Amino acid sequence: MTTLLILTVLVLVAIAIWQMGKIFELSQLKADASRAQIANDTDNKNQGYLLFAFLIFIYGITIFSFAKYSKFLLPEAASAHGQGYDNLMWISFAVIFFVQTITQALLHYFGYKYRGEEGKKALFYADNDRLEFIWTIIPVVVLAGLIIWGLYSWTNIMDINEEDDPLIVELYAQQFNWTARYGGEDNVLGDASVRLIDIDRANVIGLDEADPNATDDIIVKELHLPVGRKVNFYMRSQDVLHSAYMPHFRAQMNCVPGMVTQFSFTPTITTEEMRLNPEVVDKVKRTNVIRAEKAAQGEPNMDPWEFDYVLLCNKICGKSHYNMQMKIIVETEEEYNKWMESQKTFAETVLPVQ
Ligand SMILES: [Cu+2]
Repeated sequence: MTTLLILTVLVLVAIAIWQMGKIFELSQLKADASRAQIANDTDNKNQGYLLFAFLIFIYGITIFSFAKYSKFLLPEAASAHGQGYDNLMWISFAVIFFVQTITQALLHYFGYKYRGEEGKKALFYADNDRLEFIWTIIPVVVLAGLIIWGLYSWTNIMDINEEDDPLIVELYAQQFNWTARYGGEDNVLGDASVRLIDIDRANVIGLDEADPNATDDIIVKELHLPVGRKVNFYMRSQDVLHSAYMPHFRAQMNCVPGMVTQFSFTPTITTEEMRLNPEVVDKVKRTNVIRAEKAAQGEPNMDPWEFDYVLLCNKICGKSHYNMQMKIIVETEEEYNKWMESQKTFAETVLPVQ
């Protein structure tokens, strides 16, 4: 990396010196020398061919990037709204690439076709109403379509309501970890405030002990969700801006100190099922090859990796932001109930006043 930086600096310095030389040369112009600075037909033709070379380069690099890096895209969406979200993204991609391919070809071709030639004069052409109408109306229709569709998807995704008996979960962010809280037996979250945090008594996220709804709340460090049931998330932050990002569910919401933000989705694919997804299998295989190599070189923590859904922080919130994550397990209703029964309630974990 340092070598690369030094090389870049050297190249830039060389360019600077060269440019300064040119400025000096220009300032010394004589009548015949200035003639040599004007492009002739051969120069213009060469520049035209270079345009075509550049066109091939940008097409090539686009195809190359798609072929080589598509494997880093997320696998199939694991939430009910995720499919629509992905469709919107892929259609936008398709429209952008289609237009880009055509306009770049035209741009470079015309650059070549209308290159300067000895004795050729540019045509003065004021305007053409019909052409202007066409190139205005097409983008307007396409963009309006994408935007309206986007707004429609957004409104659907952000319509957070209590219909269909959602599971109520709080995601609590702090530098640099996540805590989740379930409403417990009554599925209602008890009141909470950072001012009520009492570390000595293990009231780590500040539940209000006077609120009866808080007694049966369940606080966990690993998020379990039953497949097919809608989950309403309520996010809080203790300290700075964080962002609850659950990429596989196409979900993200900021966690803002002093307020409660919301998101809702229905998980549709269990962790077990997702582990069998061909893209996930491939990714796990690739990762474990790298891990095995590193382990062979003696690097620590390079045990084989197994796929799990994750909750990540997607706001740069401090020095350990990169590792602020929580495991999410999507499982069947029975497995979820069984796990839930083994958890302790807030009343059982909070310590009595000394
Ligand atoms: Cu964070």
